[in-house]
Amino acid sequence: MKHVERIEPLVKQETMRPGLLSRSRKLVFASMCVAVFASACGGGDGESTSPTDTPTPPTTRTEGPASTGGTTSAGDTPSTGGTTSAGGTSSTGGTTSAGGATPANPAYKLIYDINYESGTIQSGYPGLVTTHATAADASYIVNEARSGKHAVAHKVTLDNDGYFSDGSWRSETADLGIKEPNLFQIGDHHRYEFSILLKDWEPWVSGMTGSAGDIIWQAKQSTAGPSFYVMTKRNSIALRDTIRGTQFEVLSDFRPYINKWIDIRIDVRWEERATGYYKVSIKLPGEQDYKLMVDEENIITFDTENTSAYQGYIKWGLYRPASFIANDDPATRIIYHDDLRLYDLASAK
Ligand SMILES: [Ca+2]
Repeated sequence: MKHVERIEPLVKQETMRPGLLSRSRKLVFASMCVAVFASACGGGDGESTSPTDTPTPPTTRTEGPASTGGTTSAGDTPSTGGTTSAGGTSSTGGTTSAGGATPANPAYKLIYDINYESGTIQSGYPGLVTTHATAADASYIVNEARSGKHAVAHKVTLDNDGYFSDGSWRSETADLGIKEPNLFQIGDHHRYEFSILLKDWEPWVSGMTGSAGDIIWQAKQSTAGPSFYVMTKRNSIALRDTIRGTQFEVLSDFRPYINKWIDIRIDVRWEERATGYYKVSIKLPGEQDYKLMVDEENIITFDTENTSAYQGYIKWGLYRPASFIANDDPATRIIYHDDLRLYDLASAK
C-alpha cells in the first residue's frame, strides 16, 4: 500500500468547465484538473460531445458475433470458432493452474465476460462502443490471448490523425449499451477484472515527459471525468483517484512483464459519501493468486458534488493525454486487453 507522489503538472492544459465545480472542493478539483488532464474535469477534452458520453438505455443483447459497429482491421482474421455465452458465463480457456488465466468465479453474478472469443472487436456484444479512431489498426483482434484464442489490441500513434478521437490521442472501447446492468450507479458493489499485455512497450527513460501516464483502463462517470483510472506511469502501473487527487502504485516496475499478461482486479463499492471503498489487486505472470496492492476504505468513489453524473461506465484501451513526440515520448504504443469481466459482488452466493 504505497502512496505515489502526486502527478506532475502537464505541459498541456485544457479548458475546464468551472460551472460544474462548487463549494469547498472547487479549488482542489480545479488544481487536479490542470494537473491531470482535462477529461478528468468533464468535457474539457471534447469528450462530452462524444457518443460514448451519452449513456444509452441498456439494450437487449443478441447472441452471436456482432454485426454492427465493430470493424476488424486488415490482417485480422475473425475466428468463427469462438463462442459467446449467454450472459457471458463462459470463461473460455481459463485454467486454475499456477499463472493461468483466472476462470470466472461462480460465487458472484457475472454481468459480462468480454473475452473476444467471437473474433471481433465487439466480442459479441452489439452495445459495446468500440474506438472512434479511424485508423484501420486503431483497434483489432490479435491471436495472442490471455484466455482462449483472441484478445483485443488498441494502438495510438501520436501526431497521426488516424489515432485521434474524441478530442485526444486515444483509441478506447467502452462498455456502454450492453444489456446487463453494467453501468455503475451509487450503491453498486462491483468487481472488475481485466488482463493487459504491454506490446513491445518502450520503457521510460529520462527525458520523456510521459510520466503523467498513458491511461489503459478507466471507471468514468458519465458527463464527467473518471472516478479513477489505471495508467502506466514511467515504468510503473498506478491507479489514479481523481476524486481525491491521489494515486497509488499497483506495480512498481512493469519492465520484466512487457509482452506478458498481467491480471488486475478492482473491487469497488460506488458511494457518493465516505462509505465507499476500492481494493486493487494484481496477478503477475507465473503467480497463482492476486496480491492486494491498494486498499482504500471509507472514501467517496462517486463524485456527485462536483459533477452532474448519476452513472458511469468502463473504458479500456489507450488514452495518451500526457505524451508528446516533442518530448521524446514513444510515438506508438499498443496494448492488448482480454478477459474483461464485471461481477455483481452484492450477489455473493
Ligand atoms: Ca480471449
